[in-house]
Amino acid sequence: MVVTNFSRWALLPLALSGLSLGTPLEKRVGPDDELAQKALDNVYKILDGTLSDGSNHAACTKDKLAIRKEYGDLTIAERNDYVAAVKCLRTIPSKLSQTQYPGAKTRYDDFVVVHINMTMHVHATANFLHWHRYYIWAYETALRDECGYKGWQPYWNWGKYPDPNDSPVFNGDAQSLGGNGAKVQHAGYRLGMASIMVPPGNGGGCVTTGPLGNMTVTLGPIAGSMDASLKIPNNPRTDGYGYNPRCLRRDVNNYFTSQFLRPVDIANHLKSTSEIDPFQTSLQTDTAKAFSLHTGGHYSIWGDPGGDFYVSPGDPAFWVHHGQIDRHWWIWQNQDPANRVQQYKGGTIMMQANSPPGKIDDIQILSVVAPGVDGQASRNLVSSTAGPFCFVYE
Ligand SMILES: *[C@@H]1O[C@H](CO)[C@@H](O)[C@H](O)[C@H]1NC(C)=O
Ligand SMILES: *[C@@H]1O[C@H](CO)[C@@H](O)[C@H](O)[C@H]1NC(C)=O
Ligand SMILES: [Cu+2]
Repeated sequence: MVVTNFSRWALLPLALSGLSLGTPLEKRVGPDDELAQKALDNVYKILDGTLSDGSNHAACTKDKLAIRKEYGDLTIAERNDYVAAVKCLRTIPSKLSQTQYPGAKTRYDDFVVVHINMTMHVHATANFLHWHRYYIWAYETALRDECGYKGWQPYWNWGKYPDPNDSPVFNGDAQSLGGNGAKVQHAGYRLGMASIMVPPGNGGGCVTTGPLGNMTVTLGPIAGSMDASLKIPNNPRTDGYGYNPRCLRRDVNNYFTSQFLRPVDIANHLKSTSEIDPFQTSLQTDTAKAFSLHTGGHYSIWGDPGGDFYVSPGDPAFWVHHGQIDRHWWIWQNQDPANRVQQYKGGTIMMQANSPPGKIDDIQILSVVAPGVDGQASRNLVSSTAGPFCFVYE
């Protein structure tokens, strides 16, 4: 890990001098890298038994360890495999009732339905971080078990690319997750509690490039954030589960990566607190002056359904963004595993201050997308090397 990074950074001057040696060279280095390295070192100590995070690691040994990597650090062949598996999941028939969920045509859509259904319980609650960890792991498992994928779920490190349009995730090449949407006239968006108007970027239209170009989205919208003049069709059902075929839209922009998602912003957030409550709250909450990392990643992609709070997993870029959210939590946890991994705080229903507090024995559910038996106690989902998990982030 250290050696790999060192050699990449050592090549930076060559990249700056105009020599093209491949995409990773454009990555921004930053103070977050050291924190990530410390987390990785600590997790290896946990696996070696010289450090404890309070979980039982008997089932996770080094030979079974999954290594999740940044999208730009995957080889071309690995990116091809990942994209092929995502496309495959979009061809396997749904396991859901077609009367209850007529918009769910494929196994990919099953994941979207589960997220819609759980939205109010898994955002701004005690469950946010570990439910999404479970959800991402289920997706990774589906890609492997149902589509023969041999790799692991990659993440998109927002801070590494000054403009995500230039990143291997969104550059629109054959190994990307599709490019930006076509440039169309559209309005900015006033996001949630922030009083700031997010300006439109250079997209907003349908994604036509890359392996996911001209992809069809069927579920939602439910809480769309794109301009009404774009005439995105309403879902035939009020619950958003109806069949509503339309193009995938994006407005991939650098509004957030230029000021709220820089390496220094990521590192500052990681260092801001040692308590889970303020950590997860500030991760998700926008202020009048600044957008949170969670919001920033989502609206760096934006579009439909990417900018829809409920339906956002309908854009396959969701998984690399939330992979980075999970990694961010993992880096924070593993600065001090003994004191941070088991921390658990918050309510169970979003925007209901009096909702029952989450308990470490609560069961998190994934319905038809759960690998094996559905339901895991929260306590099994807090360590990346315990419970059903056995992975690290490099
Ligand atoms: C929807 O959520 C309920 C609990 O809130 C759960 O029982 C059900 O299995 C979920 N259905 C799907 C399709 O996720
Ligand atoms: C998407 O459709 C447009 C218009 O038909 C076409 O020019 C483009 O090549 C298609 N893109 C992909 C990735 O198939
Ligand atoms: Cu979510």
